[in-house]
Amino acid sequence: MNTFIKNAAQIVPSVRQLAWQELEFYSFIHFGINTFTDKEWGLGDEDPALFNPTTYNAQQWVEVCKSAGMNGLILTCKHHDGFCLWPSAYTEYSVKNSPWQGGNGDIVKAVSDACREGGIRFGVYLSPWDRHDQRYGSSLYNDYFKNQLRELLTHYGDIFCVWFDGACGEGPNGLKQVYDWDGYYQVIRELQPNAMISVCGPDVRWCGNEAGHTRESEWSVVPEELQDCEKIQEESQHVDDGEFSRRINSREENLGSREAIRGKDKLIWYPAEVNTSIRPGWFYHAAEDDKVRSVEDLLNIYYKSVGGNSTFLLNLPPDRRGLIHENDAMRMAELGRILTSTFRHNLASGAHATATETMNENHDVNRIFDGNKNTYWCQREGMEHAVIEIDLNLERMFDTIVLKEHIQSGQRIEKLRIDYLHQGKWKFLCECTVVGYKRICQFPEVTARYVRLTIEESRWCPTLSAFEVYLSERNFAKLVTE
Ligand code: FUL
Repeated sequence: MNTFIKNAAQIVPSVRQLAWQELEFYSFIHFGINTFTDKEWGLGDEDPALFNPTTYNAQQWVEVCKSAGMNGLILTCKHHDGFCLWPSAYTEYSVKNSPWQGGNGDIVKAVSDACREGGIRFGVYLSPWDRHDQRYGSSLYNDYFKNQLRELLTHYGDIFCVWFDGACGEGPNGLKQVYDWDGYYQVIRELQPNAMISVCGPDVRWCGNEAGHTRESEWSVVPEELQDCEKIQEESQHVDDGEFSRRINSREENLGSREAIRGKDKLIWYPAEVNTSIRPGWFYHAAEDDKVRSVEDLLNIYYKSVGGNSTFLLNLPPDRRGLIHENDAMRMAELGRILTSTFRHNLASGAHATATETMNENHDVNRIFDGNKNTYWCQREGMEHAVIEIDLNLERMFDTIVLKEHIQSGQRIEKLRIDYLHQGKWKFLCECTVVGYKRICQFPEVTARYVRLTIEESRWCPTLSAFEVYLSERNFAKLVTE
């Protein structure tokens, strides 16, 4: 067998990457001076007096996130306009010079507190590009930026993620900044060692578009060169044309296949995040109140991102009141209701299975039903094919199967198919490529007791940690009428 494939199969996530992956679904909150000027990219010369939400309520944001089943929230503490949502000691351009709460307010504090109280994780977006600060374009700006990071990472409790985007334009003096990425990372590792550094950072890979487009085969093991911030910046938005967030660049569909990694010097664990907005823009615009994504659209992205070995970062822009608009809030509640009812009953808990091979008792194939992410089935090293037959104990109607690899051991499955027994014959049910952290397979509903999973291609030796079976909410009614 190829040694490079064996090596690729053994690249594993860090502890922080594992914890982050399990968050699955979390929100982006774009809120700031642009909310009050109806812009997407502020120029940096907007008057702080414009920032004045009337009925600001961070608890409402957190409730909306939770209603959809989200487990975290990332706030734009400073966007490209440079206006800070906390009273930074290093600039006058912040909430402290706005009329909101008489200049004594702190949005970052209110949101981080609300997240903690609501039991979801809190993360920060801090734009390196700054169109306001006069230091931008000199080394003084890097010091300023690090000081801002220090404030955000010491005063607001546990931070699960620091999100750096790739936008890098000119500052107020017409100069561009050479970012001290390594210096920024050092501050983060020192102050919040468990925080992920996302996009222009070493821990989370940007999926490459803002439209919600996902790859069929999303590998978490990819060549190291994808971490290069300059390349990430090249692919990012360069002009505020209102088009970028809907553009799909499909040039790089294949980042981790055998062909894509062959001959590469170094491979790394660099898992993908899918980020998109619930509306066309990232910031709130009243004109987009009727352009909120449909539940079908959101479900589709959810299934392909969370169910396609990525995480899903969905943007919800609060309005000028400081609230998430009713239309968006209703959509989120509806999404949450469907997801909760779909995944409420795992029809494979208590099922039994046999596998063509098993490494040893510790890796018995019935571990895939035990609901424990640390236990898993695997076979002898070097065996790339496998067949697992599952008895659900009863005839069941289902249309969704969830598979999980034991990614603590690496990502290995490349191709599999699932059949079900119908009148004594195996019939094709579905197939997929990679699995990784989680793969959600959907198909027209069937009624069956026996299911067969065939791993057709994998790297070195596949693992399986979970096999779950569900009937989605849209088909419940059929169950009752049959
Ligand atoms: C981009 C920015 O330019 C957009 O305004 C938005 O913040 C998006 C998430 O990242 O690079």
